[in-house]
Amino acid sequence: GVCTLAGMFFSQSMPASAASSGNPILPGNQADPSVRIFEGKYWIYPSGFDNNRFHAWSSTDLSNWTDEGVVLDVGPQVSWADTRAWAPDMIYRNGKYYFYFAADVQVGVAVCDSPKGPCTDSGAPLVAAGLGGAESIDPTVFVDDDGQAYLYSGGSAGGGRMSIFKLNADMVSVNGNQIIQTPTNFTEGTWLSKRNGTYYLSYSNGCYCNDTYNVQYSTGSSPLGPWSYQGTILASNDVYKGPGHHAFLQYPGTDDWYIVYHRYENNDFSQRKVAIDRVNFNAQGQIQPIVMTSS
Ligand code: FUB
Repeated sequence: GVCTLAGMFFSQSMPASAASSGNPILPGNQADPSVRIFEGKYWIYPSGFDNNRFHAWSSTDLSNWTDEGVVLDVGPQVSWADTRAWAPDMIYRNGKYYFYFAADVQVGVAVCDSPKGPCTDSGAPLVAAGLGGAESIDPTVFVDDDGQAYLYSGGSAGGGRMSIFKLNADMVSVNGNQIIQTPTNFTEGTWLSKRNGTYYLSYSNGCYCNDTYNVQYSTGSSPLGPWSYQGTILASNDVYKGPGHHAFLQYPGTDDWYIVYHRYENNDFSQRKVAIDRVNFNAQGQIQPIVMTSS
């Protein structure tokens, strides 16, 4: 329902190409974006580099983004963590919004009234320290066509494991044990997309701290894997370095795909920037190398 409405809403306001959107699309040092469509708008949720406060950003055209304020302030609002507010994702289900986030290397979930909050933390980590991977970080949730929701998490430079958890219908508890299905060359920053019945698992590889960072992907016939390695799709060039943590966006009702990701310039990885570019598939369904644009 949300996607159909969004498709109608956007049919007159979608830019012809994200290449015209003007990268970077968010101001300042921002990283680890997720992107979703809610209530007729696009929403980006980056890491909480504002003193561990997560912000929501909205747009009607993928070009102009508005800071919608604080979704969750980890310090006062999360009892089990204070810092390292990283890499969130937001999912709509049954009239509520569920905000998945990493804090102090554990994964939590908060329940929200709207895409910009207010949100209330569930009160305990959903993925405890050390359980979801080498580090319990970088959550993302995929809801399959049959309604089953899956939580993907885990990572860390130097040897991450990727874990998958089935979520219960309440979206704040897991059903059964973690399933470890680490794809080839996985470091962190998972995203799961589905296209023509194939599950595309994309992830960061390398260190976010230098120009080795890149995006690779694997495919599977199930959201639980196993994964078939496909290769690198986004890597540093002469100008833009360290593209890694990312999210895919499908324009509703079409086969137009975008990637929202962070990168840096001038050898300064402490100033990561969020950008958007096009994603193209070939006739065999393979993702083609992604071109990083400036405008
Ligand atoms: O920004 C903090 C961490 O660095 C994220 O959780 C990782 O994905 C990496 O980008």
